[in-house]
Amino acid sequence: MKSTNPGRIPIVLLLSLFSVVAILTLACGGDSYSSPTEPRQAGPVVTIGANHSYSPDPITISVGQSVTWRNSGSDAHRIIAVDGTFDSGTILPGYSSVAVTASLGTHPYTCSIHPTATGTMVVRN
Ligand SMILES: [Cu+2]
Repeated sequence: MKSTNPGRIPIVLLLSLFSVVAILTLACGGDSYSSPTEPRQAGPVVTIGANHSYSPDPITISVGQSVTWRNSGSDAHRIIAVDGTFDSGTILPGYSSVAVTASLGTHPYTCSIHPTATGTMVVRN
């Protein structure tokens, strides 16, 4: 019995690897289904300062790039495009959130919590 057990281990490993590959394939398939702009590329980081300013501003990205909003202040923020093309969700102090839009053009944005804090995102090809 002891001599047959070592022979079974590689089969189990192969099955495990197959499962991992299958899961990754399904995950990648789901990701490409969610957006026609895949692969998504990590784009620039915009820091939201304590005075509710954005740095840098304006920001220019390419289609398919994401923007990471980093909250370095002490208030929560939620970055929303005026035209509704992106929404960061609530970003608590010390946290970051990624927003993505595939919509070309100039998108003024604001903070839904601090509406006077406005900025501009430009998306180009
Ligand atoms: Cu805010």
